[in-house]
Amino acid sequence: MENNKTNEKTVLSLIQPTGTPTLGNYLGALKNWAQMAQDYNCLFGAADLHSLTIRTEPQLLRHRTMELYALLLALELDPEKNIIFVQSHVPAHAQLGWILNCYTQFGEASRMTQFKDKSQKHADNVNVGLFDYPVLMAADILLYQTDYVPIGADQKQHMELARNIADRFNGIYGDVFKAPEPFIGKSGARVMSLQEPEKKMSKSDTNAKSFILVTDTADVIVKKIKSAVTDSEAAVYYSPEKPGVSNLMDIYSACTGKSREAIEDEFRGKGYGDFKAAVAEAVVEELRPIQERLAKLQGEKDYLQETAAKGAEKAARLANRTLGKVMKKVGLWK
Ligand code: ATP
Ligand code: LTN
Repeated sequence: MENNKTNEKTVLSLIQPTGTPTLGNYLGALKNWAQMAQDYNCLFGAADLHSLTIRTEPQLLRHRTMELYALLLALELDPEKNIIFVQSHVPAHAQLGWILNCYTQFGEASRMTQFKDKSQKHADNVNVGLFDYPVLMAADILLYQTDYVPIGADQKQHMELARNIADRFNGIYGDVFKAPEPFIGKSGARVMSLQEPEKKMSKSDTNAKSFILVTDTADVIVKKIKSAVTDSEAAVYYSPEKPGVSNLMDIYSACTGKSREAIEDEFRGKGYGDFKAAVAEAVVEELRPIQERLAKLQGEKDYLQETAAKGAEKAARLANRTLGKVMKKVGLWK
C-alpha cells in the first residue's frame, strides 16, 4: 500500500454479499469505512465465504458479489491507496480459519447470539458453517494484524471472540497476532427497522418497507420513511418510549451530523409530517452521489474484475506472511 496516510494503523472490515446493503449497513459500517479510507491503511471487501452459510442461487451470489464490489468502489474507498478485495480470492482466509477452529472452544462459540438468531431464522439449514462463522471472521481480521475494525454494534460479540482467540494463541506461541479493536461509530451504529423499531434494520427482512436499500430511488425512500412506524404523540424527542421517532432521529443525525438536541430544537412544535420529509430528504441527499457513481461502475465489468484481481494479490501478500508464521508455530511442515 502507498504510504501517504496520516496514520499507520491497519483497518479491516468485510460485508457479506447477501443482498443489496441497507441504510443500516451504510450508516453503521460503510460510511465509517469511507472516512477511515482517507487516513488509515485499509482493507475492505466482500465476505462471500461467510454468505455461503445461507443457501443462494450461484448466479445470484456471483452477481451480488460483483455489485457489492462496485458499491465499495462507489464509496470512493480508492483501490490504489487501499486494498479492496473479495474474501474467497485469498485462500489464506479459509486456511487460517481452519487452524483457528482448533483454538476456539465449542462452548465459547455456542454463546454467539447471532448464531442463535440465525439458526432460528433459517431453521431448515442450521449448518456447521453458520456455527463457525465468527471463527472465519476472526481469521479475516487476524491475518492482517488489524488495529481497528469498523462495524455496527451487532458485531461486537464477534469481535470479542476474535480478541479472545488472538490472546489464547499468543499465550501459547508468543506474539503472533495483534489484538484488534472494534470501531463503532457514534451515530448509525444500530439503525432499526422502519416497521418494527425494536429490531435492527436487516436486508434479509421479508418486509421491504422495513428497510431502505442504498440503491432505492428518491421516491421509494420518501414513501418508506413516510410509512415508518412512529407513535401518536406527534412530538420529536429522543426516548426509549419512542423507538420509531428515536430511530428516525438517529438516521437524520447520521446523515446531517446534527446532534439529538439540535434536532429536537429544529422540530419543536412541528408534526411528524415535516420531520419525516426532512429525514427523507437527508437520506436521499446522502445516497445520491454514491448511486450516481455506482450506476457508472456497474457497466465496467472488466475494470471491476481487474481491480478485484489486483486487490486479491495485494491482500494475499500480507495474509501469507501471517499464515506462514502461524503454520510454523503450530508445527505444520513447511
Ligand atoms: P443480514 O441483514 O443479511 O443478516 P447484515 O446486514 O446484518 O446481514 P452484514 O452484511 O455482514 O450483515 O453487515 C455488514 C455491516 O453492517 C456490519 O458491520 C454490521 O455490523 C453492519 N450492520 C448491519 N445491520 C446494521 C444496522 N441495522 N445498523 C447498523 N449497522 C448494521
Ligand atoms: N460478520 C460480519 C461480516 C464480516 C466481517 C469480517 C466484519 C465477515 N468478516 C471481518 C468485520 C471484519 C457482519 O457484519 N455480519
